[in-house]
Amino acid sequence: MNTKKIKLVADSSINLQTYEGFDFSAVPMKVIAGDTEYVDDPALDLPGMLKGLREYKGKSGTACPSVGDWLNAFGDADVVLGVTITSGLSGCYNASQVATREYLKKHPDAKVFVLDSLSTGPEMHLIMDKYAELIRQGLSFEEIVEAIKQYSKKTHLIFSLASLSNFAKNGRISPAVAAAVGLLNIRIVGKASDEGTLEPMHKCRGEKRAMAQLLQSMEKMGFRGGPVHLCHTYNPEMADKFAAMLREKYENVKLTIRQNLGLCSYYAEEGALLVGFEG
Ligand code: X90
Repeated sequence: MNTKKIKLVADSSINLQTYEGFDFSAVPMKVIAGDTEYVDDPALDLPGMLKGLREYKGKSGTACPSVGDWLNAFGDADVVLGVTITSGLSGCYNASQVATREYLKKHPDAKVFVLDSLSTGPEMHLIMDKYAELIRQGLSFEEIVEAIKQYSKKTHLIFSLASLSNFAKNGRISPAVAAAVGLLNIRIVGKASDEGTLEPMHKCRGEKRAMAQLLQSMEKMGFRGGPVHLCHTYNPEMADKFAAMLREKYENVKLTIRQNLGLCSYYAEEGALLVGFEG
């Protein structure tokens, strides 16, 4: 498999623009506010987008990549391995599957597998790490597909959000649930459910309580010190504090901290912290 041309793909909700050591594409999502389209690619001015959204009074929304966008990302690879944001909240996975069928018609000898993460952001990053590890181990395409399906059963996403208003505005959560969160200093701690939807678990007053709840939830879900990816929306302080909490209890924990890019920043909103981990 290592002699073939391998392409790794994900949509931009993975919050990565490159993946070291591999030919990788993040297919951009879009955030749309009236006539303005913010493309979630490396050219996006993220502070400018958030400022524009704050000032924009009309309805905003998002759009997932088209079948053509996916086909462009597949390029002319012999083997394509990918992961998308949850099919429970986005048409992204569906578009990737239509693209897969079209690609295989044109390239009958190619092999393509795109996984529905039933999640997003840092959990997708863990899946990408696992693809990289399995490729380096020299496994066959079929072995990789089997292993990644198994692996994705033990990865999880939990998060602390300060607002759910863009989720509610786009019909991706009920308005009643959203209303309870907009209150001053209230954080929602939730997880990606087994169906790939947003499942609120706790309402917490303040970040400190939210972080304690995040750690407790992680442990309940089986966390024992495995790799962690943290993604925040303009809240590096919270990410650093949470990283310190993890390191205090799990000395050798391997963790990364990065900024949410366009799509995750739009939905997770300012102040958010997303945590991808192994259970
Ligand atoms: O337009 C589209 O197709 C994109 C829709 C994406 C909706 C979900 C975005 C989630 C971003 C927010 C916090 C974590 C919630 C995870 C629930 C699975 C991240």
